[in-house]
Amino acid sequence: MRRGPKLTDPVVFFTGLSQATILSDPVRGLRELAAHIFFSADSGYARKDVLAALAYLHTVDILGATALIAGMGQTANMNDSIPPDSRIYVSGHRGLVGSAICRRLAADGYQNVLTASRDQLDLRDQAAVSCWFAEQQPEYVIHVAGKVGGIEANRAYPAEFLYDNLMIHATVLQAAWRHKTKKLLYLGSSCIYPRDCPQPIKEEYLLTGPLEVTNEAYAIAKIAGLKSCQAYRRQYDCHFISAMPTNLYGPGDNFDLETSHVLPALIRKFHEAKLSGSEDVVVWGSGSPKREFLYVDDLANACVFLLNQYDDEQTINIGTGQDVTIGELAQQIGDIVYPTSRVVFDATKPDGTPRKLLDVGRLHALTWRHTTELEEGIRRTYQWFLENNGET
Ligand code: GFB
Repeated sequence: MRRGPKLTDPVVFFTGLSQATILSDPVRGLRELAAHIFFSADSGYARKDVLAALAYLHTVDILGATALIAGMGQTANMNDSIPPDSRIYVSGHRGLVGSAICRRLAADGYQNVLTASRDQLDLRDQAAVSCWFAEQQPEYVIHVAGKVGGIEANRAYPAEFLYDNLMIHATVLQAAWRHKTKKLLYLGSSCIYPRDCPQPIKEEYLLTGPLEVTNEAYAIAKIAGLKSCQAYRRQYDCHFISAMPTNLYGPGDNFDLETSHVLPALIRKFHEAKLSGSEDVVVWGSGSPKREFLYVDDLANACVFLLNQYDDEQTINIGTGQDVTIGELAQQIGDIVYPTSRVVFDATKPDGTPRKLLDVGRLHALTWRHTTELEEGIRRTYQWFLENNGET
């Protein structure tokens, strides 16, 4: 059954996997092929070649191949979607998420990506934002700008998290509507779901219970942004969509120990312990909360995918569907960065939400899946940290 190397050629081309890998792990071949098809319309391979590759994978009895083949009419034809010369504004392009999205768009051949630094444009200022939109006329907007931070930053600066984010979302959405942006993608955060909602978290659990107190201000502002997208859709019939990413990490992250999220903080802590020769690495809280982590380049793929393929009022979760305890995460980072170290938990620090695992069934049904597993993502992030000294 597992013959026909010619038919694997398109899979090799699209995914960069070796033929041997595809033959020994066709599920992986299929998944990575599906992810790449969405971004490779002009790669020179005809749709029939892709279909042949999928058909081949189907013959080795891969779950889901049939659905993919059925969906090929939409998925292989990227040229019906956003043209490569479109003017696409990425707000927050210097941050973890914005920079990954710019990388993705450039790799996909989009030549007119618009950005504005904080010095050039204060996104809290409606007049300035409206002016900028009037001048630049973005046709598409991927809105990821906002004030973000880990559990300690959220505790220390709730007023700033609320004000800055409320204003930024309001000005950008209003300007996008006024200047007739064709489509806008808004990114929320998994912390906007109720603290104690059932796991994994389905999109419809939004606003069904109280929020986690450590990030209430941020969550309220993010919910306002999401609800604004829905309101503009309803009242003005514009194509504003929203997506809800889980906890993100990767190159370009914030490694500041006071304001960062847990994953970059632990990379820095283990690294500095290794340099100083100290055995103990302090991990905040009990180590028992569970978190789901998505590598930021996967998130960027999902964003471009959704901008092309999705147009619904309902928000959509973006994650891996897998989570780990903070203790397990610390162990995994320690094994990579400083294997002989010892973890010490600091119970005076808050745990925050006990668990927030997203239900990614709707995204998977659209055939999108992450490709970077946690261990590989940590290794790449640590490498970036070493090369950049943790500076963005
Ligand atoms: O990533 P993190 O700051 O944010 O913390 P949240 C996750 C968990 O890791 C908490 C623990 O239980 C922290 O106590 N932790 C252990 C640490 N050691 C450390 C450390 O050195 N630094 C940090 N930062 N945490 C944020 C929200 O919640 O999630 C934001 O506050 C946002 O609003 C973001 O939504 C995605 O996952 O708890």
